[in-house]
Formats: sequence, C-alpha cells, structure tokens
Amino acid sequence: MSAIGVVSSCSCLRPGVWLLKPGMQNMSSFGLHTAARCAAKDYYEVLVLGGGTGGITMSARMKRKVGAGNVAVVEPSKTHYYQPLWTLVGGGAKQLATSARPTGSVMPKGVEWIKSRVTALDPDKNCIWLENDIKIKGLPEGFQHPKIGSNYSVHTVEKTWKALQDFKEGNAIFTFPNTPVKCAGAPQKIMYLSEAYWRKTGRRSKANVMFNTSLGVIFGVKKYADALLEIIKERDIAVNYKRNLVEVRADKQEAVFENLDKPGVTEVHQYEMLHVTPPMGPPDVLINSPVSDDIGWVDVDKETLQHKKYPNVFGIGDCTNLPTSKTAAAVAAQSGVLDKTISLVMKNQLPTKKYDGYTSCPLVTGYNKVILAEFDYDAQPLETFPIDQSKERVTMYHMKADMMPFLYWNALLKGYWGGPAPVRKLMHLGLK
Ligand code: UQ1
Repeated sequence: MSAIGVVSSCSCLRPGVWLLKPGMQNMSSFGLHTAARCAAKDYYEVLVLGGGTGGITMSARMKRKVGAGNVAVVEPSKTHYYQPLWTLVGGGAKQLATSARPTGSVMPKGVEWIKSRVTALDPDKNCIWLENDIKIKGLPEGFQHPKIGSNYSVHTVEKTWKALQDFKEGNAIFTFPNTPVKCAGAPQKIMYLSEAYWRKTGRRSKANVMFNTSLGVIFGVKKYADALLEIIKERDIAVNYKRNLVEVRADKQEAVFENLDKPGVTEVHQYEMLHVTPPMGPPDVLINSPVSDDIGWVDVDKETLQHKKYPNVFGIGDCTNLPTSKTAAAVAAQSGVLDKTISLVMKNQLPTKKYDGYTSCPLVTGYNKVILAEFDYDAQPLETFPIDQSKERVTMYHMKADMMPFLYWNALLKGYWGGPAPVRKLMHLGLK
C-alpha cells in the first residue's frame, strides 16, 4: 500500500496538505534521501504519494484548487495501468498493452512528477523521505559493453584505458554527476589525459572531446578554474554545463543527459568513448543514523572533527560533512588535527587545534603536467610551494605520480604524515 506525505526541513519535502491514497506499490526501503535531488523544490502545497488512480485523480483536482506548480505526485513507475481491464486481459479478450499508458501522459499539466519512491513518512514534521535517486539508468549493466569506463571502481577503471586505446572516431564524453563528489578534479583529469593520449597517437582530430557537467563552473577555486578554462580553450574541448547523465544505452553507444536548466528536457549523444563519474552519496549505514546529518554525512565540528552531539565520536574522511573536497590530502591534514583533538578529549580537556579545510587536488592535465591545487574552507588557495601553482608543471606531475604513492604507503597510512602545513610554513618562512 502506498500512502502520502509531506515535509518541513531542508532535507525533505515540506507539505501543506497530505493526501493518502490506496495503491499497489510496495513501500520498499532503500534508504532515504533528500527530495531535493528528485524534486524541483522541497515544498508543495499538496503532495500526493503514489500515482495510481487515486493519486492522479486527486492531483488533477488539487491543481485546480491550489494552482499549477503547487502540486506534486511521487511515483516511481514509468507506466500507469488501467487495472480493471486486466479481467479481460486474463481472459484473453484484451491485450495487456491496451491497459497501459506512460505515467507522464496521465500526469495533469502543471503537476510535477517526482520520479521516486517514498521510503519513510514523518507526519509529525510534515515530511516524507524519498528513495535514494542517485542511479543512472542502464548502469552498471552497461559496463559489459565496450567504449565505456569509470575510474571510480576497481571493476571499471581498466575499461577506461581500454576504451581510450580503442578509440577510433567520434564523441569522447566525460561526465560529472548531479551529486556531491569526492573532489571536482578527477572527473576532468581523465579527460585531459585522454585528450593528450589521442594527440600523442595521432587521433586527436578524430575526437570531439566533451565535458558534460552538472555544475555551472569548471572548478570551485577561481585561480585554478581560470587556468583550467585556458587549457580547455587551447585544447579545443567543449564544456556543456548543467548537463546530468541520466541514462546509458550501452548497446547503442548513446548517453542521455538531462538539461538541469530545463528539468525533464533530455538530449541524446552518440559516443565513441564515455567516461562516467558516478553519483555519490553517504553509505546506507549512515543514512538516518543518529550520528549523521540530514543527508547522511557524519555530523562533526568542522574545526575539531568531534561529533556535534556525541563527544566520544569523531569523524575523518569521505563520510563526514566537512565542507571541503574529499581527498587523501584532506585526510592527511585532518588526521593531524584529529590526533590532537582526541588526545585532549581523552584527558578531559577541550580540543584546541583547528582544521582549516586544507585539501589538495593535483590536477593532471597531461602525461607530464600537473596543476597542484591546494585550498581551504573558503576556497582560497593555500599553497605549499612559493611558486605559482596554477601553472602546469612537470615537477608536480612527478610529485603526484611518484612521490605521493610513497608518502601514502610509508607515511600517511602509518600515521606519520599530517599534511604539508609544516612544509608550507618552512617554504614561506613561517608567514603562511
Ligand atoms: C598530500 O598530502 C597527499 O596525501 C598523502 C596527497 O594524496 C595522495 C596529495 O596528492 C597531495 C598533493 C598532498 C599534499 C602534499 C604536498 C607535499 C603538497
């Protein structure tokens, strides 16, 4: 049985009116998510849960009452069935297809269709929770086909290299999802490498290199964004902003993107190579957990890394809601602070050392070039070396490719590397 509901915090839908309707869907629970990703807004005057006969009918009536744009229906199914006909289908007097219409076609004009499933109701807060909607249709099955890869999984990272080598002619599309990601650099680093590879192997003129990103900017730190845009221009790369990969038809080598400025409007691109940066989010175990924030990230103080509510709980790395890019360099800096924080808390003292959000993203722009981005919570550059790090440098490439792995295995993992702050101070004569 499906039901209805609405919300009242930024993480859910705030409703004015709730509607309950009978229906056929199971209320399966895959975890909650903010409605914000699947709905155009987080508040509706009337929110109908379930797009069966009752839901669609009431949404039409309610729209007439409260106006277009103020009513939404949460319904995961793509097809709406006229079930009374199934008596005759079962009796062989009608074809099943005659009982089916696309859900979009029965949705009244002016009513928003939220293509998701309700996983929890919180009537006390006038709030509903929606199923995590961060799946791309056609994946991961699509990775069985050639021409597609993703550096984000041990199962698919080598497929990227294969697709890169097998490239003949056509569109090379690199994606950036409509979710938070670990770090905004990696989805484009593989594009610069691919472009350089085809240049090296004489195929560059055959490739139409495209970066389709859900964001409206290339990188969050202006100094590095400016440098990257220069490179993008020089290397004849097309950037399409506000484009979100929603489906991969791997058998036909087609990628479908939603135009985020025009919700519901999609465009299909044929590809010769597709690199997918998957949607990302907190792990299921943290969603709805007492230690997590509304979204599911561990809710810690951004300076001490101590949990905001439970003083004996601490957070580090990707699972936290620390508002900075999630990188190994960030973990290194956090580990130094957290060591101090925990040491003091164990002695019943207050934490004193503060994490400034330091993170680093070695932006690989070729097989021997790196822009070493380093910045803090305010997206201000916080550079280790007294040189302009927004320039592509061979030295920084070697640091990324040869020195960092050594530092990682032998120092960071052993608890001896708390980030480059001491090196930075030394390099800047104690002034930074
Ligand atoms: C860093 O500390 C780190 O963690 C080990 C990385 O991850 C592999 C990095 O990529 C970078 C750049 C740093 C920062 C270190 C220096 C010396 C700038």
